[in-house]
Amino acid sequence: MKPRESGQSDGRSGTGGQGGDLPKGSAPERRELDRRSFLARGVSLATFGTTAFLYRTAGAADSEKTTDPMRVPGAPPRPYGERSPFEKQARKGRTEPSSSHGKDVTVADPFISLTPLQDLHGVVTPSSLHFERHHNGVPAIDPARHRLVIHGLVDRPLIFTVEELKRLPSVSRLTFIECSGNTWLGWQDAQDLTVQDTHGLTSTSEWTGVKLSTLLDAVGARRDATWMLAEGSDAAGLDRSVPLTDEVLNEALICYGQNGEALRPEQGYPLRLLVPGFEGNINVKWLRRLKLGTAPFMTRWETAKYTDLMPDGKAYQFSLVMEAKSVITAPSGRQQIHPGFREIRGLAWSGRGRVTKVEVSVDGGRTWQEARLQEPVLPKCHSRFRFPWRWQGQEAILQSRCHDETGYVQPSREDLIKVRGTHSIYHYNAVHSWKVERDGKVRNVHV
Ligand SMILES: Nc1nc2c(c(=O)[nH]1)N[C@H]1C(S)=C(S)[C@@H](COP(=O)(O)O)O[C@H]1N2
Ligand SMILES: [Mo]
Repeated sequence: MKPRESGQSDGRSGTGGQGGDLPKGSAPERRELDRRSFLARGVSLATFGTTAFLYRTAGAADSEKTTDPMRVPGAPPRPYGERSPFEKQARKGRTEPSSSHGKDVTVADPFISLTPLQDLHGVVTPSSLHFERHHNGVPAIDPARHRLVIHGLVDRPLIFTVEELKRLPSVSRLTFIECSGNTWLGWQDAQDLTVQDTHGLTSTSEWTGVKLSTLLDAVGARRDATWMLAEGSDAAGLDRSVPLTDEVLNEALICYGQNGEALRPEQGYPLRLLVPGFEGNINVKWLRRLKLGTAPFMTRWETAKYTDLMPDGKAYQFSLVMEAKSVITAPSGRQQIHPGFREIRGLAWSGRGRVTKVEVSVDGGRTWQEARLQEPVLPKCHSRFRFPWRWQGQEAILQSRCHDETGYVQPSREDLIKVRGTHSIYHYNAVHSWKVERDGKVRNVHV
């Protein structure tokens, strides 16, 4: 048998870091250096906190390791996971493209962040990428001091701690939350934007909590209680009236869980109201109070805001359900594609129930073909659709059209505007169009 070359045997000796044949500045040595310089910098970095510290070292070690991950031991386990440092998808604020000099401006809006729909797989939105909409920032709430009060038309007004709510029978369900302002730019002329900019105010989580009806039984809700005020304990003091229909009583939750762990602060920690299928604004975060009554409470959030101005100058109020909608997420705005096979992918959803069919057009709506729906296809939840496509360098206009179980079909932009005019901000759900240019650039257009 031929003796093994010394380099090979030493290099794989497995003790990590001491291999004499490793070139100077190799991964283990550099890691050791990093660690030492890091300890030295530790004091001045202290203000950045422990998480930043862990993340930086882990990131540096991981990227070195991948130069040959088989030659050095991998990183040890971490108490709370982080994604690979190579993954950069992120939420972002609003973008206003400046057509004149081609430069984008990300608007300094501290109250909004958009989900990168173009980067996601399946139907669940990672909690870290769930869109955010808050009207006066994210409050810092100590769950041990937080209370939920239920009063009004009830036999026994009660105050619950978060721990008390967690002891009650729990329910989990996957459902989307969509801000009714999502795709507000659809009412205006088309701008050169990504799907994150146009549709990023919708996300899906698995939500866990106690059924609203369980709590209403506990307080002895009166028969004539037909509306409920829900109030948040943030600096906006957002409050909304919720009709106590059978559907709401069957489905609404007081949530404390999101994707298997506690709600994120941005999503309402420690408690939020969830009314599946209803506009985002109804899903009151940082929930502190429910009051039962016989009529809507007419808060500023449902009078001055969250109403839909019609062409005749009158406004719809309490247009609470999010109608069926869909969008192609790949290929989508500002992406660059190349000739050959690629799967068209997207998301479809309806606040009225299950998505039953999604059609795709590659010719601006002249012809439609049925897309494949990918399991799970759940009511009031994002559903993923897929459609095989071969691009051969021709101009194309890609569209998707959602059907839901009530028989409703997502309208064309023209049909939506015929009824609604263009004075609205909220509840735009028309078929969306992406134009593929001959050079493979994808642009947001109206057809
Ligand atoms: N207390 C409180 N609840 C709130 C809001 C708020 O500003 N304060 N924003 C609402 C709006 S407009 C939307 S669209 C959703 C957004 O939920 P998310 O930030 O978890 O995505 O929360 C709703 N609940
Ligand atoms: Mo919203």
